[in-house]
Amino acid sequence: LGIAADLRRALENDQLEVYFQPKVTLADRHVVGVECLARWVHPAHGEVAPEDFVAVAEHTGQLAQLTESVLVAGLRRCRAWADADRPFAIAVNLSARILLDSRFPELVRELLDEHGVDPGLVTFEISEPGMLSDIERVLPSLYRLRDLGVRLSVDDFGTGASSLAYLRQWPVHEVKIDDSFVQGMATDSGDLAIVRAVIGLSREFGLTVVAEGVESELTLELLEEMGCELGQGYLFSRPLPYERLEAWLSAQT
Ligand code: G
Ligand code: G
Ligand code: MN
Ligand code: NA
Repeated sequence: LGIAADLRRALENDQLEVYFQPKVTLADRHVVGVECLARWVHPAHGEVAPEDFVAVAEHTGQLAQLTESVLVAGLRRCRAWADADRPFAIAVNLSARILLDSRFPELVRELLDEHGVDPGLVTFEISEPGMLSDIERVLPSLYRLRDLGVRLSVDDFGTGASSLAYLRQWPVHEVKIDDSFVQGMATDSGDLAIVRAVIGLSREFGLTVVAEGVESELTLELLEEMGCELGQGYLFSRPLPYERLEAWLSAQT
């Protein structure tokens, strides 16, 4: 329980950090946006994995506050880029549980207004296993978010054992192929087949496809040949604190 109190204090004192990882076009490595990733360095225990503090927040009623703090950090950057004529998009991860809170879509609408950000520049990533865990109760929030004009992405796709047919039913705009398949595809023909199938079907359904965890030039080439538009991964950049992201962006010309 100490950790819950520490997280509360960190949220109250704005001690959570947000790192940003570029999302790029595979064809010419053009930056289209950044994924916002929460980081917490605990004063005594050091860095805490996001999976762990998200789980703490879920169990202690702090999920809305955690999500809001990451979203606001992203919206501030997004607004500053738009003002500087660099309209990079932002992506924020959502725990499926926040979608069970019927007030969440309204909070998003208020924050978009307050920060003056075009909803089309904001994507919410929801991991496939989370979607599946309670899809009937998650869907109403997904529809309300979609109606605000934000984009929705199925994260970690392929890990949830959902039927590919769901891609046609869910109100989503984007699919992120889980990094385990992307990292395996250069050496494992099974992973390669899965990646090819997800890219093919996503394109048939008019969804944007993002490969996460792109670490090598060979993987990049294979993905491009298969028609994948966007990628994210250490080959391009690790998640970076804001100042280092800006330096990286400047170096891209
Ligand atoms: O950034 P990293 O690769 O360590 O993230 C590990 C996991 O934590 C990823 O699955 C990522 O989606 C998740 N994560 C990172 N930041 C957030 C956040 O702000 N909210 C939620 N729900 N998950 C996050
Ligand atoms: O599940 P989600 O896509 O939200 O996870 C994002 C996480 O993936 C981040 O924590 C980030 O640190 C990690 N990540 C991003 N790019 C790479 C990569 O190229 N290789 C590996 N192993 N992890 C990556
Ligand atoms: Mn993600
Ligand atoms: Na993933």
